[in-house]
Amino acid sequence: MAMTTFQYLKLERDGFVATVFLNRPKQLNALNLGMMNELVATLEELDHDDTIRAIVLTGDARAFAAGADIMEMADADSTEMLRRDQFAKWDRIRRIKKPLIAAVSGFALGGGCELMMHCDMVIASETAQFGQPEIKIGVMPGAGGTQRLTRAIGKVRAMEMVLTGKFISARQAEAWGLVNRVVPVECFLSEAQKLACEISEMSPIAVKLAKEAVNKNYESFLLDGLEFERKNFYLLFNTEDQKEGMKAFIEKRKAEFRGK
Ligand code: CO8
Repeated sequence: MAMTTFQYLKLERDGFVATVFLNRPKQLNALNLGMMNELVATLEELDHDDTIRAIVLTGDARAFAAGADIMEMADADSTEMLRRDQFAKWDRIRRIKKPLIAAVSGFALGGGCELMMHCDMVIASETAQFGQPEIKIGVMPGAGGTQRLTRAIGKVRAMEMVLTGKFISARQAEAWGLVNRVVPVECFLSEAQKLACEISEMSPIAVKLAKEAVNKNYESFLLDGLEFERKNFYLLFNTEDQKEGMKAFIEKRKAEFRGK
């Protein structure tokens, strides 16, 4: 087993399986620009590495990831968000050809829940909580939340989650088909690694083409929706409500929205 440490990630290699750990524990693994750059580069490198056949993506027991980094976005306007277009690179995760398994414990919120939904399978701990709480900070999901969540759990459930920002439990997520299964917190990672190991014993060529074929079904009509969602997300950065919502989060108080 070999471990490599980056600024915001750790990477473990064990046989054919690589495990990538999101590693900003004090910020509940909030996805800042630096972490996303490292993540995309690492996943692409593993995708091209013939010694690796399956990838597990995880955080720690307290959080998979509590969303995109709110501090980084709070002051940006729409033009700035469009100029940065930092979320476009999330598409490169969608294009990873090897199986990607999320091992989720604790918070998987906002961009964290969206990152999880970029993965092909999800093993959750009993303590996992899922949500798209962007509405509470005056914005909306921007990296597939409105699209992938709707496909996974259906319109009325996705609508309630996206419009209220309420979290759902691991058991609820399992019942609604958002995760493959729920296991005790002590074994969420080992269970995901076991699944990765099982898949890595299959023909890697067959696995790659089978994943591609499932995604052909899953992704039909998805891409237009993703683009539409991202534009609406950027648009909201010209509202006073976005400034108030994110400022309120930073100041640890309830936001007061005025529809401006
Ligand atoms: N960004 C930045 N910092 C964060 C984030 C975040 N998303 N989440 C938590 N933190 C920080 C907190 O500020 C806090 O820092 P400090 O200790 O310095 O005050 C630390 O992590 C611990 O958090 P809390 O003290 O709040 O811990 P609690 O246990 O009280 O609460 C919660 C945990 C409920 C998870 C709470 O932290 C929370 O509500 N976090 C924000 C969740 C959220 O709104 N996520 C959505 C963010 S927006 C987003 O993801 C948009 C995605 C767009 C994707 C791309 C579009 C194109």
